[in-house]
Amino acid sequence: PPATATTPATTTSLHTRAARVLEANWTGASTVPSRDLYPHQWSWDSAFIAIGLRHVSPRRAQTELETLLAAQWGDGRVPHIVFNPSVPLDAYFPSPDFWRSSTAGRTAGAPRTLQTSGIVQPPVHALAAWLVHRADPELSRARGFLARVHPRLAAWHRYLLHRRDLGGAGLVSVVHPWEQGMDNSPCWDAPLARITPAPARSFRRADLDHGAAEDRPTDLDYGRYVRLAADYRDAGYADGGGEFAVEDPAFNALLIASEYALARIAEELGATGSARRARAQRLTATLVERLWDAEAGMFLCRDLRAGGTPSGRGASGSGRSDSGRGASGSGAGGEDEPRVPGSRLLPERAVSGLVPLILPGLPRDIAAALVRTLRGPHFSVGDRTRLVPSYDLLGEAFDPHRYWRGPAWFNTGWLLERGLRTHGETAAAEALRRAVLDLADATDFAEYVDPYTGAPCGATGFGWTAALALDLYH
Ligand code: 9WN
Repeated sequence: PPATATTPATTTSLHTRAARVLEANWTGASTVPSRDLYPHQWSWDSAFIAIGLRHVSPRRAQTELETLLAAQWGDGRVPHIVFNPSVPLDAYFPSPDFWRSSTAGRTAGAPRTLQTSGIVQPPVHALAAWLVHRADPELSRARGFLARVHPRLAAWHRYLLHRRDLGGAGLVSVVHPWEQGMDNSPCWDAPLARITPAPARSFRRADLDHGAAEDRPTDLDYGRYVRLAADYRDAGYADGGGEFAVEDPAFNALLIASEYALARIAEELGATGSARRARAQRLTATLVERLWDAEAGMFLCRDLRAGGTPSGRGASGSGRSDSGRGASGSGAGGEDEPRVPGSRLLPERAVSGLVPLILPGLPRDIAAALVRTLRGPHFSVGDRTRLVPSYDLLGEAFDPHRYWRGPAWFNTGWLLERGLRTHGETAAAEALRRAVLDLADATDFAEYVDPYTGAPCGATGFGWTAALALDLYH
């Protein structure tokens, strides 16, 4: 049986040990998620890391976000990886020579000198910037922190809301599983099944030098990730034509939470935040309309390519309307959505569908249903699991060790703790806070854990685990 996490025999405080992880992962301008497995700067990792770092050094937390935003593209996108030029090319795959951002991304305004990936990750940044500001408003004002990041954050949101509204309803779509941040979630199985994988011998997986193969995505998954990313690159990173397009609840909820944060940032800078706040409210309503599934008691992902791609070059064939398939699931899709024929809700229950609990403007009955689902048999929080599993305990694809197909992650624990608190579930929030702290501590800040036993998986000394434990400690 897998080992159960135990508390290490040490008297050094959690604060000190978490701060040491962040120190060890600091490169001088930003923090790596993990020295071995992820030796560059990652977008949403940096946002979570800044949220914890503000308790150790508000100055470094500001720098973390500034470094990431300095790699922003002309079209507003914030890349999911900013490569560190002093790290050997073969340390991580896909490396800069795969993305070729400065050449392939020229039309989209990629930086000329920095090397980045061309896809994005969830927009947690405005929320992080606001929390970092609040940690030391005097320093923030003295350095003009918010004044400098505000235009970049606004351009980032503009990119997502305009270029990535592929479904035409107002929500943002991800065009690659890496964009949503939960790489091999079973939610992607159906949309990925249509993608012809790149041949295994055409790339080398550096992740397997550091991570156990049974804890990582499979080679077949990787073949498809590579195909999708290469196609996007070869189209000059232009949006709209790809074979994978999904409206994801967590990605959109984080954008909405960041819209509220941008409203507060604007107000702090003497402008008005009311238009943004109204938009956040409208987007919350759209999220409910498009992705809420009353029967499941949670939000689901919407696959926009269930009926083929707009150009008709999808593996599913002609790209014609297929409202029969679109209507399966929850009665959504199909005829009522003429702009995306055949879009459909994916039936998989993943933690992504609980994350909208962070939204303050959620209708009360929906927030209550989410809390019930969190406690119910599919996630069993406060009962059979030690931390929120990334995927349905009763789902066929559930695997307690394989990455985003079951293991519990600390960033989603942090988000749901915040969500529970937002909706007045103080006791449940407190229990989740304790669980995050205990498990982060006992596992030496593991990347993710077995949701039943709490046994560590993946890397240890993981950036956002240390940072978010620090945040909940304070
Ligand atoms: C691909 C860095 C990132 C996280 C993601 C996580 C994982 C990368 C990978 O690591 O993804 O971006 O190589 O598996 O899934 O959420 O941001 O920590």
